[in-house]
Amino acid sequence: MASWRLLGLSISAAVILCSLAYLLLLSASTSGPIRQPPFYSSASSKHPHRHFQAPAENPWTELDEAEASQVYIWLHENTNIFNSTGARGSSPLNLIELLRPNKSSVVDYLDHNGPIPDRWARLSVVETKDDDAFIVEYMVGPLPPSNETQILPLTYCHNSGRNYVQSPISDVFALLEWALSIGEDASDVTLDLLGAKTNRHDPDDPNGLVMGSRPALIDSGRMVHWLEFFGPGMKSDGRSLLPQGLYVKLNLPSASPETWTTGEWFYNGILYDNVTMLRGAMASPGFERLTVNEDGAWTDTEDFTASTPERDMPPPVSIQPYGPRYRLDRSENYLSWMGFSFYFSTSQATALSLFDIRYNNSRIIYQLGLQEALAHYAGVEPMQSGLHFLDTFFGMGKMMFSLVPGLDCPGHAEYMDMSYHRGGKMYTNRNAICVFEYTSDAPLQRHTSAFSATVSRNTYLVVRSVSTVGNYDYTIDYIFYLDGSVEVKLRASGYIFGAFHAEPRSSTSFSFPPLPQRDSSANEYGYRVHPALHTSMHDHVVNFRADFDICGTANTVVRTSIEPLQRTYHWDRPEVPGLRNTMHMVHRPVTHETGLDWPKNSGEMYLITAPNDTNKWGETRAYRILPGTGMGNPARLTIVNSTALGASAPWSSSDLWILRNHPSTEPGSAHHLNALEPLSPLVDFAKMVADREVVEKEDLVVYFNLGGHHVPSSQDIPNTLMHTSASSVVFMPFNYFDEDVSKAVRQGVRVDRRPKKENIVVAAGGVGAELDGEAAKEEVRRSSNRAARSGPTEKSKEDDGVSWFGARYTTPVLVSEAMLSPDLSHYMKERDDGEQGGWKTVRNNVGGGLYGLFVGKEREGGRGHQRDGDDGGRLDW
Ligand SMILES: *[C@@H]1O[C@H](CO)[C@@H](O)[C@H](O)[C@H]1NC(C)=O
Ligand SMILES: *[C@@H]1O[C@H](CO)[C@@H](O)[C@H](O)[C@H]1NC(C)=O
Ligand SMILES: *[C@@H]1O[C@H](CO)[C@@H](O)[C@H](O)[C@H]1NC(C)=O
Ligand SMILES: *[C@@H]1O[C@H](CO)[C@@H](O)[C@H](O)[C@H]1NC(C)=O
Ligand SMILES: *[C@@H]1O[C@H](CO)[C@@H](O)[C@H](O)[C@H]1NC(C)=O
Ligand SMILES: *[C@@H]1O[C@H](CO)[C@@H](O)[C@H](O)[C@H]1NC(C)=O
Ligand SMILES: *[C@@H]1O[C@H](CO)[C@@H](O)[C@H](O)[C@H]1NC(C)=O
Ligand SMILES: [Cu+2]
Repeated sequence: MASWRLLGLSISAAVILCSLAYLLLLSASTSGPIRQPPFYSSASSKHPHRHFQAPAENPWTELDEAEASQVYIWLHENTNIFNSTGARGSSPLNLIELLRPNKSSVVDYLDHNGPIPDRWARLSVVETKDDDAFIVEYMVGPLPPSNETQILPLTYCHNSGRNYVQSPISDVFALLEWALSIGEDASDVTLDLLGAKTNRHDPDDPNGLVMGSRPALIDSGRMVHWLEFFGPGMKSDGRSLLPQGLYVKLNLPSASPETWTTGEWFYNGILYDNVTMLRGAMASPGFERLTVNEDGAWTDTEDFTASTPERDMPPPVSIQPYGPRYRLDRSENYLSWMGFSFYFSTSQATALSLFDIRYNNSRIIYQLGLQEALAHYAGVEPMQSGLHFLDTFFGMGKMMFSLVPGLDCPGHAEYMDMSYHRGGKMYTNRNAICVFEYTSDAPLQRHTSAFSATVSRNTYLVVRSVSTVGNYDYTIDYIFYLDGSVEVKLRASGYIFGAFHAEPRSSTSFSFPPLPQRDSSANEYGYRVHPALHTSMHDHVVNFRADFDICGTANTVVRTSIEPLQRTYHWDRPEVPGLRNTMHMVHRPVTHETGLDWPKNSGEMYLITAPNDTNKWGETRAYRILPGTGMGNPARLTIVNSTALGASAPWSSSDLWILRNHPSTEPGSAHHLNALEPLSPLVDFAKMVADREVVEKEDLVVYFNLGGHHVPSSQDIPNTLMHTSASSVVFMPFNYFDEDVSKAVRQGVRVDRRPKKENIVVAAGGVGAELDGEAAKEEVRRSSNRAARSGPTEKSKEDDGVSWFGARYTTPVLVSEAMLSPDLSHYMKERDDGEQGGWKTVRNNVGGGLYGLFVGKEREGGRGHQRDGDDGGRLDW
């Protein structure tokens, strides 16, 4: 009963914490909201955000330890949730986190001095009925517990009308053991074909085999799986590069282990009814044995031995000797920078979200955050062909692991933790979020004229986190620019999921080289990258929600197309006697809910407009949504009506979606448990669009996809590289302001280009009739700049024709070594204590069971970490 022991411990500790937090809550609630964050106010002190306070309490703040403990205690006293335990004594209480407040109550609080929204918790509880297991969602609140606190089924935000999914397996450990026993029972086969066997008794056996799985069918508690043997990849985590080409099918007609049977075995393109038939074939003379994938130096991500003179010199790095210019209220997770401000918070499934993004104190986006990350593969063999992952199922928030200072983010970045509660325990991933300013290598603006050259720096603010889900690492950036643009950028790295390449093993070709000549037209799903390894083409489609409020909530999306035109102009005669071939714009509002794709040849602009608001020039204020940096446009799913996905991810079929916002009943495009019931998901995005509601002058939400068609080549071995695996979407002000607002905040220089002589004449003449308009303006600039200067050395240079705007470095600075080469000796101590990096493994009593997992050796020590103590009571999905 490990879970009870752990739970008991955490609760007794919690009682103490609980009373402390109650005091904190009381004192916090008396302070009330303070509004109007100062705009453009200077941050002169070295640590400007020490005393910086958010204008209001963050209503999206995740439950803290005390609140979670209060919920546990309340549940113990008022419900029978804890009466049953899951399989093997695990706690039935799975997830517990904040149920985010409804937009209406938050807006009332932030904008209209209303009360702070009630706090509610959402729970996932494992409930078993006979042999069937369900994951059931509840809401508990208001918090802190009082006589008004109640527990309700959480249904209002699921358009299925349900608050539960059926878990196809009630005891994942039984399934893990069974899968390993299948491997052991066939050890004669695996030793012969693969040169190794599964080792149930020593999960750390570096020579043992592990098994990977993908569901071939999940329906009403019934499941069919394909298992494939893999090399353990203990060397450098390259397990997904080590498929062994031997597969076995599992039938699980119910959650009850007595009903489970093995199905066919698959090897070298041939399906065998059972392992006996395979053994028989192996004994026959013509049986072809295939080359196996062996681990080796080729899966190492780095070469410690190689060197070049360039590698032996450290690279240029960014420094920040005077500290940050943004201001951060760590207690409220609120940040302000150069006119922007926003709150942020995390969730276990969907990682980081930003809220109430404002510019100059006007809201432009109510919520911006990840919804779901789909990777969908294709291939000729049973594993790759139906392989897909909906990664929030594994918890992209839980898997925001500790960033490595100085490398994941610049040396001067600041870090924040990600904490979450599961199964009666709080986990903290230290340094899971970083924020920093960075100055681009390219300027934001420049111009050279006969008189002068002007250039200004492009300095931007980045909020970054990385979710490592098994073999893959997703880096997600929210980037803020001086002109009021906001970018969401996704980069992928880590190990690809490779496919087994069937190549006959002969006495000569077993060793490498030689490789036989191949017909490249066979490359239908990927490319060969190792003797027995093929890459596997796949689409990454990663969905985000952007709840825009452009000058209020009455918004319309306008598609402004850029079209060729033939027209006559009366002034064109007689030189152009007929039609002039030219182009023009055509503006078409989006009238009803719909999906949109990025236009061919960038032939359209998508504008989210405030039809009732115009700028100084009478033009409708808007933000433009455009596909940003990276390899072309972000991709949508190539596969039409995917056999594997069912109804679980319909948002993947278009690049972006324009929906009427129903913030409380449709808070997101997906649910992290959709993967468990793909045919009848808790949240079905298609239903949100199907009613084609009117979207003119309404509160709108835009869902957009990042990602790409990933067809890995030999350059993805050992790891996919982030510079080319990037994609992004940018929201750019478009007639939103009266002019470019970066002008007032950026830093740079104007250099006089006129010959020295002329300079002297002007200087002697002063500001007078001899000066033309441009020169006069420049003189004003220069004198105001002089006034702004402080150092005595500056004064003597006042006629050098160089006018700086914004601050610059005027004296040598001291840069600590840590800013250049971060001290990582604390990394182990400060690492995340949450879920370990490693594989997409589900070890819960129910979980999704085998929804894409590796059976056998788990990477307990993923990324060089040790797991904390006994976590027998910890729960996964
Ligand atoms: C659960 O436990 C509580 C207290 O231990 C008890 O009052 C209640 O009857 C139990 N419920 C069930 C369904 O066993
Ligand atoms: C949000 O609004 C819905 C009704 O629209 C309500 O059922 C639900 O309780 C609200 N959620 C919270 C957290 O208050
Ligand atoms: C809850 O308790 C308060 C006093 O603590 C009391 O005034 C109120 O009537 C109670 N409400 C209910 C619904 O019992
Ligand atoms: C294996 O499959 C063959 C062919 O379908 C069948 O005749 C045989 O009984 C099976 N053996 C076992 C042990 O299931
Ligand atoms: C910022 O807001 C103030 C007050 O609403 C307004 O007067 C000013 O023009 C705004 N500045 C910009 C750059 O939008
Ligand atoms: C927009 O402006 C029109 C005309 O001024 C007015 O009738 C309408 O109520 C306004 N709509 C909104 C949502 O403000
Ligand atoms: C995909 O499914 C939709 C809805 O069922 C259907 O209208 C469409 O024809 C299907 N497309 C293909 C290519 O199967
Ligand atoms: Cu990929």
